[in-house]
Amino acid sequence: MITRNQERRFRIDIAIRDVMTKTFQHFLAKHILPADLINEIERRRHKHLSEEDKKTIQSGNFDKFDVTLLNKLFVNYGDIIFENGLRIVCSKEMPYPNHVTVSDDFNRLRIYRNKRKKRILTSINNLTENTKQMRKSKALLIVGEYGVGKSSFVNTVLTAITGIYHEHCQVAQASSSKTNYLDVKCPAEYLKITTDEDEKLWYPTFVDMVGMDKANFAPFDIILEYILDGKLKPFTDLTDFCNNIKKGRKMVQMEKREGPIVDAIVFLLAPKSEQNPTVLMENINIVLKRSAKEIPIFVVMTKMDECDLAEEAIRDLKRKICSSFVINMDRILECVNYKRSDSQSGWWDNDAVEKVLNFLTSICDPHLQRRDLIRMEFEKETSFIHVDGEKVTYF
Ligand SMILES: Nc1nc2c(ncn2[C@@H]2O[C@H](COP(=O)(O)OP(=O)(O)OP(=O)(O)O)[C@@H](O)[C@H]2O)c(=O)[nH]1
Ligand SMILES: [Mg+2]
Repeated sequence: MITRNQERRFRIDIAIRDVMTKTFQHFLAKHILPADLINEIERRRHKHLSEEDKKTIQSGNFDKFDVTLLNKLFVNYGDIIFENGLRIVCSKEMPYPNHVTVSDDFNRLRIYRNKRKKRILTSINNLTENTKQMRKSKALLIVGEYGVGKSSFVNTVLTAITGIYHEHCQVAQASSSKTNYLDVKCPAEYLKITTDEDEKLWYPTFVDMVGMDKANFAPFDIILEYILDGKLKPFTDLTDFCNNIKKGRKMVQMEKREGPIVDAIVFLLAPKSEQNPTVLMENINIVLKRSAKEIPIFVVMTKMDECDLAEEAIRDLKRKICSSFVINMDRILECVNYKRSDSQSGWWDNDAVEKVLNFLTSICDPHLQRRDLIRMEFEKETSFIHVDGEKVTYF
């Protein structure tokens, strides 16, 4: 859950960035003509600038310069921008509170941003390290009641990995249910990788499915069993599947593997005071037990921005989850999913990105593996009767 303080910090962050962009654009416009800037940069052979930067500078439109480009210009070309030949000092040390020049503010913002960026980079590297060791893309099944934010969570994780928001999985509008087929997102697809060489090819595969219905779990446990065994193809129509199962129909021939075998289950719930996820958790346990599988389970508490539970109630709920799935607290992630509007407004919660990536890294721990247990075959049950004190087998 984002605390009030974090939220304030993010807003200030965005506000500072926006204000600084405007201030520096204004500064630039006041101190140098676009043509002079272009000439000088060309004279110095575009040192420190990318192709994209050069194009933006050549447009001569200072309003298009973003904060990163402005920073580069002030730090590297400050002596031509300011008449007195000043450069903005670019230091690695955070300025003291009594340092109040424009240069100091710029440095504060830059150091703060770089620190956070570095942490995210470390998280991505840890994930890559874990997945590289497996040489296999782990398939993560996203399960939970309908509308808890399963598809949004897949989009959130993919945004954290790629840095760009796309609606990879379709998100439901308002209260209507959306996902009705087996939606499989593999790394080659979401990272647009074409060569087998790429180490990122072993990033996880996400399997999004139709939402579970607490009132009628029966068809879902059958679907779940099929999916866990990789017996359903991507794009299988799960609503149709449910309807047929509800009518008591048996599926015709389905022994072959057609989809990814699930390596870990990610159970989602959106905690609210009137909800109780116990039934769903018990049902998942029943399915796993019945089919003799031990599959690592992780839990995501979504929509924490709408959660009305007090801190103590959240802790109680976590304890309940841990005892039901027999897992540790560190397997539970609290999260607020990204929405399309977040990426448009520039709202970017870097701490949440880091948390999501670390959570994913722990799911992708190469030592954590699914186990299909072997059950010995036994003869059919026999019953005994006693005749004159002797045990006689009765068939
Ligand atoms: N406030 C808030 N809304 C969210 C969050 N995550 C998802 N939503 C909204 O909840 C609704 C359902 O989201 P989905 O991602 O489609 O949920 P789902 O579990 O995939 O739904 P089904 O596929 O129908 O089972 C959408 O309107 C989302 O925008 C969140 O963290 N906070
Ligand atoms: Mg969905």
